[in-house]
Amino acid sequence: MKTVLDERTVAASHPSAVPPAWAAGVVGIVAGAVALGVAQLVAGLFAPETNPVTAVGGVAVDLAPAPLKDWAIATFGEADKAVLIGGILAVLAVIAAALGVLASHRSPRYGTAGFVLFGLVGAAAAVTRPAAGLLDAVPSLAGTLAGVRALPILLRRATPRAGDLPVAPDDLRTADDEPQLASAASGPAGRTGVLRLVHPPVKPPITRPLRPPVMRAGAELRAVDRRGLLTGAVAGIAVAGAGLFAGNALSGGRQVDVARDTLRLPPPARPAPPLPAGADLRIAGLAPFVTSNDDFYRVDTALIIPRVDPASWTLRVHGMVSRPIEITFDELIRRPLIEADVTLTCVSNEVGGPYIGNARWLGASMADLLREAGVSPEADMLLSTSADGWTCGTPLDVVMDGRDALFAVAMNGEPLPVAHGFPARQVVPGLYGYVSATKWVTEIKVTRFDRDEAYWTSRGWAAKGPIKTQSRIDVPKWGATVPAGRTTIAGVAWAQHRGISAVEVRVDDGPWRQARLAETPGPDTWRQWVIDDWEATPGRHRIQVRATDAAGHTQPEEPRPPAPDGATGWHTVEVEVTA
Ligand SMILES: Nc1nc2c(c(=O)[nH]1)N[C@H]1C(S)=C(S)[C@@H](COP(=O)(O)O)O[C@H]1N2
Ligand SMILES: [Mo]
Repeated sequence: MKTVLDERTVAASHPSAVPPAWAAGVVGIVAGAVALGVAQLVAGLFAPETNPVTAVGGVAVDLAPAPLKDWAIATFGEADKAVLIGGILAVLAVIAAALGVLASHRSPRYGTAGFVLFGLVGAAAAVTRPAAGLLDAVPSLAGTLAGVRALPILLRRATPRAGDLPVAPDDLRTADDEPQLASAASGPAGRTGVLRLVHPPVKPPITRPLRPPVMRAGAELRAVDRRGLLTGAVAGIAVAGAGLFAGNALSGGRQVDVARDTLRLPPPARPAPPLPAGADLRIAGLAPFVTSNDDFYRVDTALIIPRVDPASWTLRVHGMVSRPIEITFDELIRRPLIEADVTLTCVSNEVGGPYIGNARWLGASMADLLREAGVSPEADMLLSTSADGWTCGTPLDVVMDGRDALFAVAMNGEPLPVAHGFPARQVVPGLYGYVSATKWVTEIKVTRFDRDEAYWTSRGWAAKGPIKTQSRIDVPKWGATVPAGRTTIAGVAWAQHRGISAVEVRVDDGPWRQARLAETPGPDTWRQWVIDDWEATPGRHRIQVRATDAAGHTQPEEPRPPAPDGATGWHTVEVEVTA
C-alpha cells in the first residue's frame, strides 16, 4: 500500500538526522583507534611484529630505496622509526575520519568496506613479512572486526533520536523552498543551533508519493548528540588504550628479559689484553674510548626489536658446506670464547656523524665454526639471516683471514642488550655493519656473491663494504664559542683492521699539523687524537681533520654521500674565538 505523504509531515515525524561531518569524522577516528587497539592486543598475544601498523611500516622500510633510507637516517636519526609510525598513523587517522563521514552521510557499507580493505592491507603486510605465516593475519582481522563493529555503534550514539530533536518549525522546509534555504543555510542566519537542514541536490516534487525509504530524499538533518558522541569517544579511546597497553605488556617478552638477566657466560678462553692506559685521553667532549652500551648507536630495520629466547635459539650453517651444522645457544657459549675490542661503524654515517661505537665483545670464532662445517672452496660469501628476516652478505675471505670475526654474545661485560642482537650477533672488524654485523643471527648460508644478494645490496648499496678511513673532530663542537689562547682540538679516527697511523689538523687552510695519537689495543678500534696547543686568535675559524691508515692511505678531501659504499671527505668544524 502506498501512502501519499506531505514532506513536511515526514520530516517532522521521522527526521533522518545524521551527525555533521566533523562529528562523523571524530567517530571514524575513534573507531579506527579501537581497531588498532584490538589488533595490538591480539598481536601481543601472538607476535608483536604482526600488528598491522608495524607490518605495514616494515613493508615501507623494506621498499624504501637507498637515498630515502639515507635521507631518513640523516634527517631523523634514530627517531626515524618513530617518524615512520607517526606518519602511518596520521594517514590512517585522515582515512578513518573520511570513512566515518562516508558511513554516516552515504551508507554504512562504506565504513565496513573501508575497514575491511585496510584490514586486508594490514593482514597482507603481516603475512608477507619475512618468516611470517598465515596466522599472522589474525591481529589485523581482529582489529577489522572491532572497527566494523565500533563504527556503527559510535555513529548511532552520536545521532540524536527523533524525539530529542529540537525541531524549530522554520527549519523544516519543503523542496520548493530550496533557493531561500540554500542562501539561509550558507549564511550565519541559517545556523539554528545544533540543527541544520541540508537539501540533497536533487529533490522530488513535493506532491510525489513517498514511501518510507524515500524520506531522506526530502531533507537530511545534520545534528549531533554531543553527550552520546562524547561518551562513545571516551569509551572507544578507553578500549583502544587498554588494547595498546595490554598488547605492549604482553609482547614485552618478559621471559627473554629474565633469560638475559640470569645468563651466566663462561670466562673468555682468550681474554683481551687490558686496555693501554693511554687509550682514553679523557678530554671533556671527546667520545670515550669505550662506548657504553646505553650510548651505543643503534641502526636496524626492526620496528619492533626481536625478542629471541636463548632457550629456543639455534644457529644453522648450511649451503656450500660439506657438513651442515645447527648449534644451540648452550653449545655456542661452551665453545672457546674470544674477547676483542672492536669499533662498529654504519655505512650511513655522514662525515662527522654519530653512527660509530667501540665495545669489548665476547664471542665464538666464526672461522672455527665454518671450518667445522667444511666450507667449499668455490664459496665467497656468507649470507646471514636474523630472527626478523633481515639478511647480510659478508665476504668469506675477510671472516677466514684470522681477524676476530665473532658470533658475539656479550658487549662490555654483559650479555648483548636486546637492541644489539641478544642472544647472538656477528661482529667482523673492518666491515660496515650492513655487510657484517647481523644482530639476532640465526642462519648462515655459505654461498657466492653471484648467486645471492643481501638486504641492502638489493636496495642499491655496495655488495662489499670495507670501512673507509675516517676521522672526526669532537672538540670543539661546530659553532662553539671559545676564548682566545691555547685551545685543545681532539677527536677520533678509524680505519678498522688497518689501523690509524697519522692524524693531521689544519686551521683556515693553513699548514697541516700532526696530532698526537692516543694508544690503541690494536688496529680494530678507533683511535683518539689531540692537538693541545692551538693558539686561537679572535674571529671565526675553520678546523679540518684527515687521517692516514697504516696501509699509507690518506682519506680523500672529496665529499661523497654515504650511499652506496660509505661517505668520504674531511670533517670540518667552524668556531668563534672571542678575545
Ligand atoms: N638483524 C639486523 N641486524 C643488523 C641490522 C639490521 O637491520 N637487522 N643492521 C646492521 C647495520 S646497518 C648496522 S650499522 C649494525 C648496527 O649495530 P648496532 O645497532 O648494534 O650498533 O647492525 C647491523 N645488523
Ligand atoms: Mo649500518
